[in-house]
Amino acid sequence: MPELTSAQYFTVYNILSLAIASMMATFVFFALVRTEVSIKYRGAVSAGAMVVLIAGYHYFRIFNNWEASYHINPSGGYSPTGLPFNHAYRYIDWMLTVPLLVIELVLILGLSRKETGGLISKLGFAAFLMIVLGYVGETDRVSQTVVSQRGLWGTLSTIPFLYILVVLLGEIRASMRRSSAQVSTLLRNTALLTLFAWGFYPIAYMAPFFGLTGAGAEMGLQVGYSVADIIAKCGYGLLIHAIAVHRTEEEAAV
Ligand SMILES: *C/C=C(C)/C=C/C=C(C)/C=C/C1=C(C)CCCC1(C)C
Repeated sequence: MPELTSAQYFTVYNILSLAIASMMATFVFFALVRTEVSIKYRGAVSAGAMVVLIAGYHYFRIFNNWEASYHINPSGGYSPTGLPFNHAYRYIDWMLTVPLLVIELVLILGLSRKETGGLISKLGFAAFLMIVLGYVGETDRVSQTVVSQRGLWGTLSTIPFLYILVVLLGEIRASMRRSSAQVSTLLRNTALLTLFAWGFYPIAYMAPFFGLTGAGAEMGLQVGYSVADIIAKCGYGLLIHAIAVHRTEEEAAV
């Protein structure tokens, strides 16, 4: 772990703390409103609640790990204590939460049972590949160029990533055509938010390729992944919940 200035140490400290608060608050919200949606969409809201619960737990662990990995340096700034910072927490978290996020979305698309199952298996497998391949690359924390272990595995991970995006965006588009104007707008916003938030992860991953080293690269990764997680888990969940509420109301009205 690199030496950090106080500002760098606390930027990461505060963003991790914000992530814990966001995940917990979103969990409470989902637990309270779950029964506002019909049985048909309750699975989506439950999956959303599980995502933020799992992520909230991991952020607690990451936060404690961050605190334990550094101590204040009498001559200024923060120095590593020698206790390693566990980079696997995030990947284990994604391994569980990304398939759940996919399920969350697929369940509000209004597909048949068979289509839903097929789509979840395909995309769940692709998500697994994306994260495992990305993790192998993430263990390379020294390379500064794309021609490296980090670059190679990151590129391989991008293949299932693009596949997931193309399939998901295609399904959202098709679902928009079958939906009311209001739901269609919410679906479009979900597509935009997914593109924006999910696109953030590979960019943060590339921080070392943009010339960031040591403390700068560490901060780029921690802040980038945390901001993306808050948007991709809390923001996305709230949009999906809104779609579930609208669909419930529309289906009750006919
Ligand atoms: C809640 C967590 C989410 C939505 C995590 C999503 C993670 C990704 C989309 C990660 C993608 C990556 C690549 C496309 C290439 C480099 C390695 C990764 C794993 C950072």
